[in-house]
Amino acid sequence: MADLKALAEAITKGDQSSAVEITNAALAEGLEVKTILDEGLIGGMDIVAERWKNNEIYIPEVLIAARAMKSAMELLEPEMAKAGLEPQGTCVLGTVQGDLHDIGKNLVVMMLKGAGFEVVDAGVDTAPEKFLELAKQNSPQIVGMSSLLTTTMPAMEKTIQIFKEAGIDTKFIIGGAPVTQGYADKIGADGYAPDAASAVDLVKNLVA
Ligand code: B1M
Repeated sequence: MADLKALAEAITKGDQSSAVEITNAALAEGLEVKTILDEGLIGGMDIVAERWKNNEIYIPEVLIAARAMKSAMELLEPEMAKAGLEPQGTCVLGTVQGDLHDIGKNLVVMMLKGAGFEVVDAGVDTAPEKFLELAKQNSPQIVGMSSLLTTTMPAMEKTIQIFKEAGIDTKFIIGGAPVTQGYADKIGADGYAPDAASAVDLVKNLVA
C-alpha cells in the first residue's frame, strides 16, 4: 500500500526518486489523484513552507523540495487530463512578471486540464505584453494570473490595464498566497480563488 506520509516526507527531503516511486505506486493502486496531491505532495510542501518560515531550512532545500514535487506532479498530470472530455473552454494561465513561483500555478493548470479545459501555460515571469500576445493567439475566455510575492501583485493590475487599452474582452481570475478577494475587487479582476479546486469552480462559473 503506497504510503502518502512517506511521499510527503520525500518531498520535504527533496528525494526526487522516492517521490516519483511512491507516486507511481499510489497511481498503480488506483488512489485518487486528489488524495495523492493533498496528503502527499501538498502535505509535504506545507511542511517545507513552515520550516522555511521558521528559518529551519534555506532556499536550496526549498528548491530541491520543489523539484521533487514537480517530478511527481508530472506523473499526475495525464491522469487528471484523462478525466476531461470535450474542452469546456480555453484559459491562458501564468505566473506574473518578476515572479518565479510556479508550483501553485502548475496545480491550477493541471486541475483545469483535468476538468476538461484547454490550458495555454504562459510559464513564469510573464510580462503583461506576453499575456496579451497569448490571448490574441488563443482567444481564451479566461486569463489566470498567479502571484506569490506581494511585490509582484501590481503586475496583475498592469496586465488587466493593458488588455483594457487593447480592447480585448477577457475575464481575469487571480490567485496565490498573498492575493485576496479584496485585491481582486480593487484591481477589477473577475474572480479570485484561494486554491486550485476553487479555481476550477470559478472558471466553470465564469464561462457558463
Ligand atoms: Co518563495 N516565497 N521566494 N520560493 N516560497 C514564499 C512565497 C514566501 C511566502 C516565503 C516566506 O517568506 N515565508 C515569500 C513571499 C513573501 C511575500 O512577498 N509575501 C517568498 C520569498 C520572499 C521568495 C524570494 C524573494 C526569496 C529570496 O530570494 N530571498 C524568492 C523570489 C523569487 C522570485 O519569484 N523572483 C523566492 C524563491 C523561491 C524558490 C525558487 C526557492 C521556491 C519556488 C520554486 C517554484 O515555485 N518552482 C519558493 C517556494 C517553494 C516558496 C514557498 C515555501 C512555497 C510556495 C509553494 O509552492 N507553495 C512559499 C512559502 C509559502 O507559501 N508559505 C514561498 C505550495 C503551492 C501549492 O501553494 O503557490 O500558494 P501556492 O498555490 C496555491 C494557492 O495559492 C492557489 O492554488 C494553489 C494550490 O491550491 N493559487 C491559485 C496559486 N496560484 C493561483 C492562481 C489562481 C488561483 C489559485 O488563478 C489564476
